[in-house]
Amino acid sequence: MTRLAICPGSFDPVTYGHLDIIQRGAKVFDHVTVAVFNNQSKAPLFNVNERVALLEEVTKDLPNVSVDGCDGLLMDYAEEKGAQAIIRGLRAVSDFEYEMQITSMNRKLNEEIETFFMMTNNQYSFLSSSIVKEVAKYRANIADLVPPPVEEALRDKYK
Ligand code: COD
Repeated sequence: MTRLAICPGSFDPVTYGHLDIIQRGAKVFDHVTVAVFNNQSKAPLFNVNERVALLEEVTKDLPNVSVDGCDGLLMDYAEEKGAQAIIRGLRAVSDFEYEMQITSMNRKLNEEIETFFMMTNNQYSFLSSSIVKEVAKYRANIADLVPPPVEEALRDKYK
């Protein structure tokens, strides 16, 4: 049986922190689908197609990773794909409360699909898409925070 995990998020845009979790997930599961959602509570800088394209570019060397743009409920999507698991990244204790809420609700929606949490590499524990956008806006050096195609896309947005 092929073990499929969904790695959901906004990825606006993808950072080295996201990539760390995707790479770890790809070592454990047969296939990982990165699912890019429009998070209604966040006003995105990149549209879903742009975010998908950047993720495809930076994961192209991972043969068991694919990327999909998604709408609606995560658990509906996961069920439709026949996934066994959801992967989420944890940076710090502060992530835990939000993740617990989402996971409890998701479990209520579908008890069969398990959520797995993975701790990020320490060097990315402070990293978020919001922080990257904030500093990119002021043209700070972001080379060690995001892969080169993302750096270029951010420069384009803020030029
Ligand atoms: N290191 C490690 N992991 C990280 C890092 C980092 N530096 N930065 C982010 N991550 C992890 C996050 O913890 C998360 O697991 C993933 O990477 C994606 O992060 P974000 O910030 O891009 O995505 P979120 O948290 O905004 O995603 C929220 C969802 C889109 C998954 C959520 O809103 C959702 O499921 N939406 C679909 C609608 C739905 O089903 N809603 C009901 C949920 S209760």
